Amino acid sequence: MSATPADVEAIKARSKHLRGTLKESLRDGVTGAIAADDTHILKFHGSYQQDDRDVREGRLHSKLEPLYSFMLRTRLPGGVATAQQWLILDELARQFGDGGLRLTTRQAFQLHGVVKAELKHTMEGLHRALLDTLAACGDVNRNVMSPPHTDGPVFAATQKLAADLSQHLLPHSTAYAEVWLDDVLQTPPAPEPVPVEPIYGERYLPRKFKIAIAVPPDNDVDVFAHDLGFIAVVGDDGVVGYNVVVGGGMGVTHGDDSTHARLGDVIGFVAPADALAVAEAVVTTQRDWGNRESRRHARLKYTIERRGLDAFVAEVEARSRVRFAPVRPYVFQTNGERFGWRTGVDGRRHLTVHVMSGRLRGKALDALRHIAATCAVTFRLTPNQNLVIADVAEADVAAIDAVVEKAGLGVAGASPRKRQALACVALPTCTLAMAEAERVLPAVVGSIDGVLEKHGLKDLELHVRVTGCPNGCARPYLAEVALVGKGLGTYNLHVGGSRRGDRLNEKIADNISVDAAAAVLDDLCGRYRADAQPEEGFGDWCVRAAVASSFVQRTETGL
Ligand code: SRM
Ligand code: SF4
Repeated sequence: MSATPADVEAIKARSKHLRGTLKESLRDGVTGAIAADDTHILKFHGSYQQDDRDVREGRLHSKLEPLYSFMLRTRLPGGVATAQQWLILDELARQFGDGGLRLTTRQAFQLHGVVKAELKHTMEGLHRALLDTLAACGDVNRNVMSPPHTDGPVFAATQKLAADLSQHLLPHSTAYAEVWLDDVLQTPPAPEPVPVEPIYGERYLPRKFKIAIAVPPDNDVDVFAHDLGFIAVVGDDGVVGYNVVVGGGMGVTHGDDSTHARLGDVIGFVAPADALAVAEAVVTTQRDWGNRESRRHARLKYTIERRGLDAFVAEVEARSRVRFAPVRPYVFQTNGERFGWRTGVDGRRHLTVHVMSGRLRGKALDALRHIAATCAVTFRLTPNQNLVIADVAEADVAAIDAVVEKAGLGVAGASPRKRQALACVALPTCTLAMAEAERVLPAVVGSIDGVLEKHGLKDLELHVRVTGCPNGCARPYLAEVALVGKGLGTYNLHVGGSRRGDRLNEKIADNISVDAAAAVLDDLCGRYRADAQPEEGFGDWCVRAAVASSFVQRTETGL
């Protein structure tokens, strides 16, 4: 039986600040699993217990326990990693994981398939790479996103803010060092502060919490999908401040109309120096006001709806001692990816490559290892599951081009749908998956490509996102076309998001197969072809043609 919200609150409270009985669980050689309570605490350490769902039933018949393994997720503010870190991650994935790396929709790395006996070695390896997984999951602030395609002072400022936010909002408990790093730390962790968790308190947050920083015109981080967002306002000398967004979120439960996706509200402008204080005030207000009785309704979006936006903003102003100035103008043009080479303001070269669903294995992983080992580069993971090979010297451009093309990481030949498509992990590792996502994405994109070609629309850019359940890990409710898993082989079809990430799409068909979804899109694309205005996107046309009864759009841009 799964834990109730009260159970989870009690487990957190008695965990001795995230220690639980993790050490004992790791020592228990009888099972590949950890104690049930510890599965909740392990998330705060950036790891999930999973089992291979492809073989679950067979093992049950053979009276074997599920094939347990662990997923590890790094904390990687803004998705930036050095070549040295890449090499160590690659090595850990091959030695302890399933041989591959996954780039997530929040600019982090995931390793899958790590067995319990190797969990600690993997954490130690990450530490060697100056990486950690602390707070990558759990009821705390998660990995902070920041745009990978900016440069110079703007990149420096937003990347620093992402790192500062991540650091400032980390749990203060030293449990992570004690559980995972006790064998490798030269000096024991510094004594814990009193109180141990000045920001989070004994029970941490009611639910996960997510922050993103956007730099217009790009909204690749999907800033309106976040509990807290910062939209950079850029002047002649760099970032002059941030418009603050609160209360976005994607998660929905099928059949429960009291749950819904929500676009964040833009509540005002703050100076860069005030961003941390505002973030802390938003977090502590959510800590104190958030719903601890229903995890389905515990995210900040519901807190704001329950208490009212004005009251929430007033509380944040009071706690932070920062007064919001009026929202400054901003305009987003795309939430998609920008592929290929570009030259930064400092003359350095950056190449964005395509990684289908963020999954790297085989020759693609080999190619990136080769680049990391032989060229002086850095890596930036993108919010759309792709990768920037950054800071490349001109002398290495041709060699990198050749390696990338050979490994199938280029976009030549990929349809515009394939380049921009996202899919969450889903089966076989995700415990919550109801349908395939990553594994079905090529087929979904293939059938949509077929439909568009039939209507003479083969060059149309169309943002397609697929998830294995309604939790929304690939931010499907912002896509022009989304398939949201309902059951094995069936999906809800949503249409009408924009390509700017500023509008929620709507469900137009329930529980249908990929083929049936393609048939619905066939009809819509025929109408779009006949009726669309020049440059009008498919999602925008869906709104004008009233394909669904209503669409929620973020319209105020401060202009
Ligand atoms: Fe997610 C739960 C994978 C981004 C909303 N998500 C999960 C779990 C951990 C399943 C579980 O709880 O057992 C999935 C692990 C699957 C696996 O095998 O790896 C999972 N989520 C992912 C990743 C890896 C998807 C991907 O393909 O990249 C993303 C990891 C991001 C990271 O690095 O931190 C991921 N998840 C998201 C996003 C997108 C985002 O944050 O920009 C969302 C929607 C935004 C939001 O939070 O509102 C998202 N994941 C959820 C939810 C629903 C939360 C809610 O408010 O209802 C769950 C379920 C839950 O929390 O109960 C969930
Ligand atoms: Fe799993 Fe659902 Fe998230 Fe996909 S959307 S990774 S199926 S929780």
